[in-house]
Amino acid sequence: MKSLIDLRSDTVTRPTPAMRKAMSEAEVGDDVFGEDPTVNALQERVAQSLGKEAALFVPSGTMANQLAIKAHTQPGDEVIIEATSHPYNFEGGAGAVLSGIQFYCLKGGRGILDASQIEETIRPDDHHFPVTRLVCLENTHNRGGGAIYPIEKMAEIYRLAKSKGLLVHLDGARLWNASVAAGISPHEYGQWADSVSVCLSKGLGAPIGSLVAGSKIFIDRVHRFRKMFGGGMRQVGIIASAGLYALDHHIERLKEDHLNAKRLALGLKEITSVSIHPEHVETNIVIFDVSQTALTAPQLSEAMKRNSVLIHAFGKTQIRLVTHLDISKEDVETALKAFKKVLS
Ligand code: TLP
Repeated sequence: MKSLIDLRSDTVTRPTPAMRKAMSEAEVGDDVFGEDPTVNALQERVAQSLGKEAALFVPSGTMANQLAIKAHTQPGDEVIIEATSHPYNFEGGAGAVLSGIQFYCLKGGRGILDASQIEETIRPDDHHFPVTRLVCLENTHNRGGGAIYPIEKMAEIYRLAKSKGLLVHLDGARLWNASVAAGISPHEYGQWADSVSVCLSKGLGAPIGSLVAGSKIFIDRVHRFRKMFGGGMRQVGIIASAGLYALDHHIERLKEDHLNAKRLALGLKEITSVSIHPEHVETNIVIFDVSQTALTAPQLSEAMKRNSVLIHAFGKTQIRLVTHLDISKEDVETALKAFKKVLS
């Protein structure tokens, strides 16, 4: 049987044999009591790497973001966020349900906002208005095609937030991709946010797990809400060890994923009906438009599936491809051949 080339997401990776070995040997304890040594080691390591006092291990990136929003806000508060961001679009409306907040959405170029846009949105101190409490940023930006937040923009937004008494949360599900591609450490990015969420189960290739990091007081609140949301886990060192393994072995190699994403974009550019900007591909995500081709995005996705390549259709006209640990240079070449066959 021909093996599938799965470009739908970097969440599809399977743990490598070495990662599975690390998992099988993990020391464990009851993490709800704070007694899992492997989880504690992971939390300390991630907190330190982000320049934060503490971090908490949680099942998913969605839970990490939503716990941060919950811990930072009161019901009725307003959260400023980019209109195509993950917490606003792809977390099931959780901000409204779990925290009772409302989002104020701003449109950014490839997901990136300017401080001036945010400044205009901050509510005056008037009882007619909701209280503006939090700004959420996303680096890299998923729907922005893996765009890297320029660190100067993050710094400017953070300084504005501090001058107005606001908090900043960074959805850093793919922060290591940004870090490797821009040559900027997670610590440097971390200084421009009060809290940061990171995912081990995307480019880093762990099977499960995200963390949220911030001050000790903030993480204490997050811990309470994690219990409330049912996210307390027990002998979870088994999966935390996969995260530790990934931090040791899978960060530098993200460069290969970025190179493969660029190769995909440059190859697709050769298909004249495809609208793509290879220069926009900065990390492991490639988004392109097929409205000038004979197929809709879902039709293209079906046709590619028949050629053993899985891709993700966004609406009628956009396709997203994501490179990862299980995608080789040869897979990229095979996928490009299939695209050329299907689209010409
Ligand atoms: N993104 C997934 C899907 O949910 C769309 C993907 O395939 O890209 N923040 C960002 C920026 C994300 O891209 C994701 C996952 C999350 C948060 C949520 O992480 P999980 O899936 O662990 O809840």
